[in-house]
Amino acid sequence: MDLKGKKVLVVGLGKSGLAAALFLRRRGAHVTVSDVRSAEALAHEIPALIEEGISVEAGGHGLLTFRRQDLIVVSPGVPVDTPELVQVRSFGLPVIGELELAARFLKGKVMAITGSNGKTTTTTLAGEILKESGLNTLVGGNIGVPVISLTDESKDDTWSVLEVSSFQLETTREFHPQIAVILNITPDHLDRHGTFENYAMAKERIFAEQTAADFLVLNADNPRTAEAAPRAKSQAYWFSIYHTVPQGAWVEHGPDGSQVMFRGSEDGVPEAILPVHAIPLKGAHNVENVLAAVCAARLAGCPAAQVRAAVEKFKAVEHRLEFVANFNGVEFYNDSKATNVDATEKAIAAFPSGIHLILGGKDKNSDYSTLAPLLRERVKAVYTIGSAAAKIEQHLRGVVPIHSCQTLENAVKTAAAAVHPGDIVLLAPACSSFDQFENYEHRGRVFKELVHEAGFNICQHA
Ligand code: UMA
Repeated sequence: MDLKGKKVLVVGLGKSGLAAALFLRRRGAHVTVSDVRSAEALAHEIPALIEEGISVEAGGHGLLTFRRQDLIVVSPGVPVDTPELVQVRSFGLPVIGELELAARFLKGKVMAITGSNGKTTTTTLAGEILKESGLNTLVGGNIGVPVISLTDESKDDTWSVLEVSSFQLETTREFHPQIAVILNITPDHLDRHGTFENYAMAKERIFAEQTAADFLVLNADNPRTAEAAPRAKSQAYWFSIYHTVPQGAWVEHGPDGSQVMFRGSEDGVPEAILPVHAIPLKGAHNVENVLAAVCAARLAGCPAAQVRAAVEKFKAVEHRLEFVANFNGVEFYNDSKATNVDATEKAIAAFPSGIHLILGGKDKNSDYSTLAPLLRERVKAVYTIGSAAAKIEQHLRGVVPIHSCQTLENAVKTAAAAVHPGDIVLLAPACSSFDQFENYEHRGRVFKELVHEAGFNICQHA
């Protein structure tokens, strides 16, 4: 792709837009960046861009700016039905995402991991396994490192392990991972994609360009994921925590405990990779993530011994069911990344009982009533925060006691005043964070600070 002298517009000036704009400029393109945020809000970014010779349109998207381009590169958070994009697409102007731009320059092979939940843990773990096996490995994508920023580092023998979201996949064309993984597809981002099926079809784009030489790793236990197999041209591999699969990874339950197994082909010999109890992560959903990473890594050629070693020393990723503290027998967990109902269900399912659950934030058109059975079984009380609070309270009325707390600070204090030794305080909010925080990482960090303050009080009053 020759960018020299081309007029390129980058839409959105977050992490992806910034990295894409600088990349394009370095390759000789005439770059403009357009963002809905005001010039004041972008005061930190604008001077550096101007210095690089990049023009900036702040405070909104102008149709004229969009029309004057040869190529438009959109950030993942910019909806594809943004009116200016719809217009220029109708004139035949190419509109691609940052992932697609990066895919055209990335050297080596790609392992891409998508799913509604578990992406970051699986991507991080797969990256660790590949590194443990001595492979030249880069890790990036939705995990927080724009793929475009990996391109210069990538070499012909590099494996890029990429977390990819439905937002990024929606605008791909030639993106072609040699190994693609779909962990699960459950309702999320319905505010952006409109319907569950649109969302699922965006995820399926992960294998759209794969050929018979490539591998597709699918969750045999998740109906919408398994259903995708016949549409792929690549070789399907499976993972399951419940039953043996023809080829892929599964959990075998025997009299001596449960083992993670792998079989490389339908007539291959099953290999025992490691006992389930050696997985240092909480929750059945994390066993699924390990199975997916094991399968993908074995397909990338990682030896079983290195796979086992990397899994055994793996630590929970920050904000994913992350253990924060234990104060007088009360454990606090930060699962700020549980930004949809399914992720929250998985977090609750990781603890048998005694849970004080903090729910709320910005609603994504979700149905919270599906949480009711698990709440009855395991949750002592719910503490609501953020703009989704009223909807959550309405969906869960009468199920368990609900404390309307508005803020995270209030929720942690209220929960900390109600706990008994053996209880769990869990932030797994089932919502995005953007109503009260910069992002889920910010929410998680604030939670951890609040927990340490509350812990001081718990210890004093014990
Ligand atoms: N903007 C516009 N016009 C719009 C919408 C947004 O100009 O119509 C501007 C905003 O004002 C802002 C910029 O676009 O300045 C933000 O762009 P962005 O939302 O694409 O954010 P980035 O900082 O580039 O981060 C993106 C991903 N964000 C989203 O998909 C929303 C990050 O994933 C990712 O880590 C990063 O690229 C690097 O690849 C975050 C995320 O929440 C973690 N992802 C979703 C999820 O995991 O559920 C998909």
